[in-house]
Amino acid sequence: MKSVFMSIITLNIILFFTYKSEANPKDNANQSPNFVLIFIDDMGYGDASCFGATGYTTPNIDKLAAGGMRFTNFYSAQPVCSASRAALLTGCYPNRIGINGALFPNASVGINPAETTIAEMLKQKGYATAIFGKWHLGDAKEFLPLQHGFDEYCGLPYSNDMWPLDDLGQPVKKEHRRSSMPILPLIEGNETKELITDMKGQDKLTTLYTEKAVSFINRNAGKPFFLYVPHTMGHIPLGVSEKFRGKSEQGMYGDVMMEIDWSVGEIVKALEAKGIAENTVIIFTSDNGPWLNYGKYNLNAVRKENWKLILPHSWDSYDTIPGKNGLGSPRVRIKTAEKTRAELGCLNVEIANGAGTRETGKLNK
Ligand SMILES: [Ca+2]
Repeated sequence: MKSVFMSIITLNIILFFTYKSEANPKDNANQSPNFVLIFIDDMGYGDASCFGATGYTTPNIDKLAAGGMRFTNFYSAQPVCSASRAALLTGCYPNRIGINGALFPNASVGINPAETTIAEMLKQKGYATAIFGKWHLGDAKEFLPLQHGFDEYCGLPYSNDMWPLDDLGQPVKKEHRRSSMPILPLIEGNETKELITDMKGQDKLTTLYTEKAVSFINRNAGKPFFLYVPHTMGHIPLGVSEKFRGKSEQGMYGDVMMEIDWSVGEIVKALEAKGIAENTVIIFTSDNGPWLNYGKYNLNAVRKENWKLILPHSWDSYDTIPGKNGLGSPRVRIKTAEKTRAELGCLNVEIANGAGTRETGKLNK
């Protein structure tokens, strides 16, 4: 039932935006374009003010929407964290590369090393690459971002509710399904930088990823780069810094959205300050849509009228295809995967023979 419920809320927001900077007209216009991909976790269609949110505003996201292109009929390749990220980064249906649903801590599988990610493709063209945020394509070292085309990584290897605490940060009972999960690791490079043991650790993540992103832009402004910022928020449990706590009229979720909007603004400001905004494509989107069953955390930020918009589109395109594991899996009509390939097509990068035909990568033990 859960998968069906999540499948009916797959409508995402996607905003393409190429920024025109007034400053430094002699910037890197002759250089290959930079790409900044901002990927929000479980954000709903109506959670930016330009798409109807109330009780808080998202001026920086709204500015992207006003100055760029809005794609309002876009569907995730599979409405769940790992699978949607597999499609986003490889341009393949997640089913074809064996990534279905969400991977859990200490997973024995992950993205197949023989598949090609966006980061690996762009490195062929001399791009610097980084990911600051949630990976979720396997937490064993061989599946982590540095082994899949990224020069730098800091973030969680999977979802922030995969810890032995509840959604408010309290220890769960022994019989709870999370009780055997490990403490959340915050990974830098290939190593655990620190353990996140409470909500204070989660509160700092949006600002931490933003600071890392700005630093990466400042250090790589002189060459083409691909910056991937898949925020941990607003996946449950919700964490927000003191800068935004209590600032919205929509509870924690509104506060979280305000901090994400601030993060977008900081990234744009860094690009402008370096005079490279004109040559940077910013893509802002969400992985699968909101968890409406978390009412007091999410529902108040999602306008009820959006249900009317979302339901017909998603049901209309809901069908199944046989996966490599022999099971049918939900798919939707407009695909994350095709978007990825279209974007990369203009760069004339090579896609390896047989891409998208492999099974899940297996852990070598
Ligand atoms: Ca998600």
